[in-house]
Amino acid sequence: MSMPMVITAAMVGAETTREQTPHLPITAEEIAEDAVKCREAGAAMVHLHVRTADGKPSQDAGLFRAAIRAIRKRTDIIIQTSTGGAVGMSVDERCGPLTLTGADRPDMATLTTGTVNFGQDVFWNPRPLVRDIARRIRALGIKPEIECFDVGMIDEANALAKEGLVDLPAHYDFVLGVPGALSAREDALEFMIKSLPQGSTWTVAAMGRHQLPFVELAAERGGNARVGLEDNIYVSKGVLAKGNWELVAEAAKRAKAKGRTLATPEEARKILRLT
Ligand code: KMH
Ligand code: ZN
Repeated sequence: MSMPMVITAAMVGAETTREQTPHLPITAEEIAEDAVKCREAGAAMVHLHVRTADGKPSQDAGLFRAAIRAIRKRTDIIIQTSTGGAVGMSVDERCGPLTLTGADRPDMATLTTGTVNFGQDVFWNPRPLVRDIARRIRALGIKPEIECFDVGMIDEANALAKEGLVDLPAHYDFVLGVPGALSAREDALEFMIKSLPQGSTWTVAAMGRHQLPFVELAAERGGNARVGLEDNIYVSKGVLAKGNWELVAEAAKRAKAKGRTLATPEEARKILRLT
């Protein structure tokens, strides 16, 4: 029997625009509304970015606070905040959500462990910056999700563990299919899984048309999956998802067809060993 599958909804992102899809949630209320529907459709976690009122990507602590409060008022879904933000942001800017404490503290935060080409841009994560963010996540007392755009980022997490900045076994997200980075190939997923330290948990986030097929590959391999408008706006060829919830519902259907049950947030907290 495999573990229940943890579905994460990457709801907002930094790159998707309202011009591309009118269904992108932007305000705290819109994000909370969609998060409730994602939870009902089978998601246990949201991966959260925020936007200013005019839709620009932001890592502002106040905007995160408003979104986190709006979500927590309405649902028990796990909240993982981004520390990646948008390309070009400074490390302090990226770490805005890590300044939230007490009832506003996120449950998890992302930690990308290497630099990678990101479309026409560079997602800049030199080793000192990675250590800076790892320290801030640790100081807040929350668990990182190690974002791996390539297999070397798994190896770098091992280096961080040796330095006492990350605990093993950790939780990883394989981000596949970003133009300029590792593509969304089944053999790439296999290699990532094989490269993990014993006892790790993992999620796969595949971009664009690869998103939903990779939910099935993850389901078959006992892993977890991330879907959502950050990475893909279509629920089928040429058909826009009407919200993140519709991508979660489709992922849930595909996971169940592969024999997986879906984790509740409470089960996901145990599976991912959140405190
Ligand atoms: N927006 C990307 C540049 C994360 O959330 O930690 C980075 C990103 C990763 O989305
Ligand atoms: Zn993100």
